Amino acid sequence: MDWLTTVDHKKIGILYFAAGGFFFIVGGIEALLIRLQLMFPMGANGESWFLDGQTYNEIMTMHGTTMIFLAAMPLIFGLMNAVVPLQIGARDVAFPFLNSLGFWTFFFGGVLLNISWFTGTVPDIGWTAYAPLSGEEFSGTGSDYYAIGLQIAGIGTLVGGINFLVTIINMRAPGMTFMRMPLFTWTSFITSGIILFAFPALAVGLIYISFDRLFDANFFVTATGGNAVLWEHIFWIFGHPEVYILILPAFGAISEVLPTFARKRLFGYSSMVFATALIGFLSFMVWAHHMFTVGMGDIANALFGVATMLIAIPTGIKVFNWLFTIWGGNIQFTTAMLYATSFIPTFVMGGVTGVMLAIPPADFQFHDSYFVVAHFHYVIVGGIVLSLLAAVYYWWPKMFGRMLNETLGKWSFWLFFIGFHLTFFIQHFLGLWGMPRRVFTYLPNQGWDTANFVSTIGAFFMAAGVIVILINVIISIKGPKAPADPWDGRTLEWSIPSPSPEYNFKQLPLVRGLDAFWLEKMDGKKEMTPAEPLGPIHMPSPSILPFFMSLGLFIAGFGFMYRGYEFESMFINNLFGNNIIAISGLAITFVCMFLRSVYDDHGYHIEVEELQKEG
Ligand code: HEM
Ligand SMILES: [Cu+2]
Repeated sequence: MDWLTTVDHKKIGILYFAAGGFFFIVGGIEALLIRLQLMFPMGANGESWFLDGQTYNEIMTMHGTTMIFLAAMPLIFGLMNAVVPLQIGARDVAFPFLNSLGFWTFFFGGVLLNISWFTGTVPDIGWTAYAPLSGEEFSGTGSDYYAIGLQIAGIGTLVGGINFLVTIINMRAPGMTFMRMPLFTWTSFITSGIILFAFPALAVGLIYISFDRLFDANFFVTATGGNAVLWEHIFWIFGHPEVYILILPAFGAISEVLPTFARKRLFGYSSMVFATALIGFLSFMVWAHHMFTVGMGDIANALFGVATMLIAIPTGIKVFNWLFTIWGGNIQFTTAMLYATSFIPTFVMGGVTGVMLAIPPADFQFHDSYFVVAHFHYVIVGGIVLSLLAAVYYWWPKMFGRMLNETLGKWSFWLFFIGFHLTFFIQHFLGLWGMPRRVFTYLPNQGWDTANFVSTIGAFFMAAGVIVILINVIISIKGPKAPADPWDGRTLEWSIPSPSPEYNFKQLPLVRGLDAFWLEKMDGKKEMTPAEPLGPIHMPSPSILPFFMSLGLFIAGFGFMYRGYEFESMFINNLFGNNIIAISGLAITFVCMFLRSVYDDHGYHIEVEELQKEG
């Protein structure tokens, strides 16, 4: 019950981790099924050895959609929740209630999407849902699950982003100026800004798809005057910024782990900040590089190609700053540091193939081949997942108050890292040798058999790495208790106990510069200087309303999806056909909103005596 009603950012962070971790495993199992199917070519009798084409399309679609929206996004949000308020010396996020609402809408959206496995109507349109494939003519209820599931989950992301913008602007501790904020907070800030502008585009696009499908609108239906390419534009105006939404906090985490374990301050702090802002801005200027082959014409292709290559400049600045940070440092190769250092060359490889893809005439060759699959997994797995794992090993003690085992950590690292390159490096060549993306089988003896076999073996190495991580997590429950500052850290989160008390800081800290905690340690102090006398702390009350608001949307989602559906039972037909389900679902949400507005909830206080008792 506690978990359903919590508005504490640390607990919400753990909820995001649990749900995102669960979906990561679901998406990972889907990836293994994809790789198993592609391990062998088509048999002599023309039969696929494992999956049929339809099932393959469903698994591939759900793999991509799950990994992006239900695994990577929530894991990033989990990290932001766990770390940002502590790093800026705040007691919580600006809107704790909204924070909980964001989590539950994401969660119910994800559940809705995955219920499609049980109704047998799984989305089969790729994670990009291109029109007209996603329209009524060519796809079934699965596309409704896609559009409505992502719509609900997207609300969660949008409110979460707004919440973090306000938190970082308003809740910083005394002395924590913008240019003293740790890099992870900076990247979370800019990511939240990108969310603010990118997610509405997705929301609008999904509404168009839903209207086309459920209410016979004509946004993307060419026959009645719609425009199918319009969807591609809308999708990528959201979709390209989306990849930066994911990668920027990953950059931020790397920028915290490297200085800590190289025992040097981050090289080029201000250039890192400006490079992040520049990437955030440019991320909106390049969407059409996904559409070079659509027929936009040479001028548009050239402009979008050049704009894309520009992003390599701020990104290069970051890479060199990371290298100079560890240069000459006193490096400690903890598990977190292994992941962080291995991230640099891996991510650079993904960046280099990105610049190759940005050359329009070259992209005519690479497009829709395995070269693209290799490219984006180098960025997504080699970039985002490696740095998320670095971040998990780094901040785990702060989140859970227990240490992860370093030996198991190193095993998991090598299994995952070797497995990753084994899986995806060879896919560059598969692409150059002509293997198309999104095919469920291929003829033997085209020179692709061995490479596909190798790629699948690599995927199983990665799976083994993930299993070792899970074992590590399970045994850490009984593992050694974490000290407040296990890594001799530089930023504020390490100045308070692990796990931190519900109010985070008994007294708000006074920040005197960048790497605030490190500065105090250099002055021979063990704690931050407080910026306020000890006083009662105001806390928000827990609430079940966010859970029910999201549940209402979830029910309404089914109501809309099945309003035109023919059920066996007349009773159910009537419920859905007359919009009773849809209206009841929305009613639940609105009643909760009403309750929230009319009941004044002033929260409660933790009194000074209590704070003193806790020491
Ligand atoms: C961890 C091991 C992973 C393996 C072995 C793997 C494997 C694959 C394969 C083989 C495909 C191509 C399917 C096809 O084109 O027919 C694919 C597609 C895709 N993967 Fe992964 N993947 C992994 C992790 C991830 C992660 C972590 C993400 C994102 C966070 C991700 C995002 C995607 C996306 C967006 C697609 C495109 C789906 C589509 O074409 O609609 N993958 N994956
Ligand atoms: Cu892009």
